[in-house]
Amino acid sequence: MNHHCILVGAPVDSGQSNPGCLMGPASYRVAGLAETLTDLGCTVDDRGDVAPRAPAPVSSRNPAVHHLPETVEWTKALASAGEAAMAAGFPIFLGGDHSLSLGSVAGVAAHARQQQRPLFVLWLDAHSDFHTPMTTSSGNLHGTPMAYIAGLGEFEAFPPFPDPVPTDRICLFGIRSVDTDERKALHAHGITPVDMRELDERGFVAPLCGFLDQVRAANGLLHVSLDVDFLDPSIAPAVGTTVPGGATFREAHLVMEMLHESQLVSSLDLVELNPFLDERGRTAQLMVDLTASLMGRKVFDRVNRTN
Ligand code: 5AB
Ligand code: MN
Ligand code: MN
Ligand code: MN
Repeated sequence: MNHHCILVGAPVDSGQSNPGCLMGPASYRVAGLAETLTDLGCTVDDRGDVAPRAPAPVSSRNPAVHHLPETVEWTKALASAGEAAMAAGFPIFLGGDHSLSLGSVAGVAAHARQQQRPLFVLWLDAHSDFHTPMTTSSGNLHGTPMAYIAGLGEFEAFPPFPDPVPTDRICLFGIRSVDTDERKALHAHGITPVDMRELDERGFVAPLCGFLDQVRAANGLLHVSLDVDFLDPSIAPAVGTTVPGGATFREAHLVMEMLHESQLVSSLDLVELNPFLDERGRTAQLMVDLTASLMGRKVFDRVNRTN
């Protein structure tokens, strides 16, 4: 795992309707993300916030879709920032709503293609984000990045995804809210999310290890996208789309600790933090602490366990 962290600020909030996500990057900086990483022995290059170009006038065939032009420009800008950051170290994309992953993962995928390494995606989220701009009824494009990454459906004015990630390299983890059209598309493409019901029954370790084994066997790159609503709302209130029954404090840290031990993660999104909804910065702080666990913070040095 590369310990040269590149912070890429992505103050995107065009992908949903609740203003506030644009304050996310500032909130992570105030919560001391860079200092925390430095204390862990990482080097940190904070590249500031990405600035998209002025939007071109494009419209969607689905009248519900809003802010398409802005989201398209964010996607292009973040794809190029992401590709450049991958070449330099370990990118951490500071969101911003989840539509930023349309761009961050496109940049990561372009780098993976150039390196001839297969890309795997771990999606830590309450939602499957498997709509296309044609199927979304909310019109919120933060519900679409997973379908874009998988190369599915019609994405109108967006650039074609560089190298779509085959569905067997995608793990949707922590899922507990899926719309009817998403469910149909997931079935049609043979994706079975690791939902909260499965995690209740089997625990977090076995399903995550199974996926990590696949990444290791393929010598893959692994992109992790951490949506705040993966976490239970009782510990992470600062998100517009809370869903009860999420990961607990320890379950979330365990996931990050296991990811650290695997040494397989090559890029990370921190998405959907809405600081306006936070309680004295606790959600921002938790996201920083989870990132610290991913980068190796531990209370006690134990023998490396990967299985
Ligand atoms: B998030 C919903 N499926 O399409 C929709 O927070 C929610 O990035 C999407 O996971 C949630 O609006 C998107 C109802
Ligand atoms: Mn999401
Ligand atoms: Mn979500
Ligand atoms: Mn959300």
